Amino acid sequence: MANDTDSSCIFCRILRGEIPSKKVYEDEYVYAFEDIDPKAPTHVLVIPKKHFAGLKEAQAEDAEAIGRCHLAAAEIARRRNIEHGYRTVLNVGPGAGQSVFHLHVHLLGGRSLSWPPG
Ligand code: DGP
Repeated sequence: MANDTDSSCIFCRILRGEIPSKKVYEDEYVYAFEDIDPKAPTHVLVIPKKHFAGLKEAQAEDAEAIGRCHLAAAEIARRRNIEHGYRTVLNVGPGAGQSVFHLHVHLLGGRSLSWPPG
């Protein structure tokens, strides 16, 4: 499954099954699982199976993986019946709260979400 992984990356270790996770969705491109520290009734992380650190490190060849993460988030939101309002978030860089350097889309929903975010 995960060919393009990084040995020390925690999300690559989840992809390889070395760290347990609560799987929500999987396809050829992405894997989605419950966030360990949920900030909303639905808080799912969607990650590409290929390792890259984040949005600012992404290359043109990563465009499909990034798009697939968002499409998977939309599918999960449909399945969970939270389409009235949900949010997909990419924290980019430590100043925005990124703590794991494997690109991940947060899918947050199931409660009202204020704007602007903090
Ligand atoms: P960010 O701060 O945007 O880099 O988000 C990282 C998220 O990853 C954060 O919400 C907590 C979650 N997380 C970190 N380690 C683990 C883990 O081992 N398992 C799971 N399920 N989530 C994790």
